[in-house]
Formats: sequence, C-alpha cells, structure tokens
Amino acid sequence: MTQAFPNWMAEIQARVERALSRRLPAADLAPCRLHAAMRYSVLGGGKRVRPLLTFATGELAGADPARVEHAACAVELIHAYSLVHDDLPCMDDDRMRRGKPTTHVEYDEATALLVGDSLQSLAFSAIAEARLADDPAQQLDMLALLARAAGSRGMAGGQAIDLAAVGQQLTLEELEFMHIHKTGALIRAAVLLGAGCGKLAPAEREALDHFGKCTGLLFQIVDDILDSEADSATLGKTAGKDAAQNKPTYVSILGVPRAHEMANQLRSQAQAALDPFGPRARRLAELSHFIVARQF
Ligand code: GRG
Repeated sequence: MTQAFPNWMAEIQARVERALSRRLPAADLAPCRLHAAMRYSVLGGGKRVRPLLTFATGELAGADPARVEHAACAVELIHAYSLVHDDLPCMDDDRMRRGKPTTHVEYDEATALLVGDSLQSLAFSAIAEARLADDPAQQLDMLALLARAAGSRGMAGGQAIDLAAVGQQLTLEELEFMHIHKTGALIRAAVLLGAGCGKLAPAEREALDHFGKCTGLLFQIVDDILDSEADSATLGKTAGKDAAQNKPTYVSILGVPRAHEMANQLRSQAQAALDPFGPRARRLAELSHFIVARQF
C-alpha cells in the first residue's frame, strides 16, 4: 500500500536531515567556528520543500533514492546559502530565520558570508562527487542546470532585481520576471534534478519543467500572502517585512483576494502539467497542495 503523504514527507525530511548532517563538516573540525556556523544554518529547521520535490520527481522517474539524495542535498544547500546571505544587513537585514537568530546575529557578518560561500561549494560537491546518472553527460547537464539556477541568470540575478525594486512600482509582468528567477529557478531545478537521476522521455521532462515553473511562482505568491497575514512566531521569521520595506509583492500589486485567485490558477496549471503521468505524479500533486495549504 502507498504511504500516506504526511508519513512520506516526514520520512524524506528525516532522511534529508541525516544526509545533510553527514555531508556538513563536523563542528570540531578546523576551522571550527565556520563549520559550526554552517551546521547551525542548515540543520534543524526548514520545511525542506526543494528536497521533497527532488525526491518526488526522482520517484516518478524511477531513480535510485540513494542518487536522488545527493541531488536533494545540493538544492537544499544552495537554498540555505541564499537564506544566510539574504538575511545579511546589506540585503534584507533580518534577525530571525527558522525560529532562531539569523547566522550573522548568532555569529557575525563575516562568518555568515563565508557560511554562504562554503555551502554553495558544498552543494556542487554533492553533485560532482558521486554517480547520479548512468550517463556522465546527463550528470554534467545536472551540474550545469544547478549552476544556471543559482547564478546571475537565476536566483542571484533575481535577488539583484529584488534589491533594485525596493520602493519601486513594478508591473505584474516585472514582478513575475523577478520571481521566476529569485524563487522559481531553484524550485524548477529541484524538480529537474530529481528527473535527471532517473529516466524520462523529453516530453515528460518538459511537462515537469512546466510543473516546476508554475510551482515556483505558486510558492512565491503563497509566501507573499503569508508575509502579509501570518505572525512572526508562526512564520519563524519577521512577518510583514515586505510592506515595511516597501517591496512590491503579489499582495501589494493584486491585493489578497486576487493573489489567492492567481495561486488557484497556477495550482491548476501545475496539476495539468502532471495529468499525463497519472498516479506516478501523486507525490508531486500532494506537494503542490502542501505548498498552497502551508501555514509557514
Ligand atoms: C542572496 C543570492 C541570494 C539570493 C537570495 C531565495 C532568496 C534569494 C532569498 C530568500 C528571501 C525570501 C524570503 C524569498 C521568498 C521565498 C523563499 C525562498 C522563502 C523561504 O523558503 P522556504 O519557505 O524556507 O522554503 P524554509 O526555511 O522552509 O527552508
């Protein structure tokens, strides 16, 4: 019998936690302070949405979970690095993340900068140091995919657009462009890396890419709604920051009711991309629901 979604999710989250812990250098290994700060930043928090997507797609593509685990760690390490850098005073200047002090508050700014740098390197090691695909060319494609998703044509570029947009009016199209890069690129990569560990026809890969794109935007709209409606204790980070910093968001441009409408539309589009897979895409469909229904 197939496992219920909450059990599957808890199992993958625990698996990812163990894998990340094994991969991160021990806190008593020199340079101890940096390694302790890396572990502080990655372990014991976070929903692990990106690794869950990687495992769900890997399952769909018939991939060996041991291979998927490496890819899932890589995506989460890039995500963790982005959060540490995003929280720095020169960026979003946040003091709370995942319910605890941000890395630069707990340690110091220089350490937080180095934590982000080191996590990014560790992510690429995770893809490069083990066999993830039968075809080495496919594995190289995965490496290139993650590099693009994290770089200036992906997440880092989206962050640059975000910083430039503070206090500006953006159109809905401009906001979408920003989020396709800032949040969407890594979520899309999480989906495709799971596929890369297995075998899929090109049309199937394209359908999953579309699912990933819709899911990335969906994730962001829900994030904007939560930022405007939830409290800091529930979110584990400072609530209402977007409005306080005068940042354009789906809520500031559309208002809450239309932002919900847009989230529903994206959810339908994401589901339509999964339809051809039938029950094989069950976990991805469940994750899409989880992303919409989440409270933090
Ligand atoms: C610094 C290069 C660089 C990039 C930063 C992703 C990002 C770009 C900044 C994060 C800021 C932010 C709050 C973006 C909104 C969407 C998002 C990524 C939320 C946090 O992700 P969750 O909810 O976090 O998956 P957890 O803690 O569950 O892992």
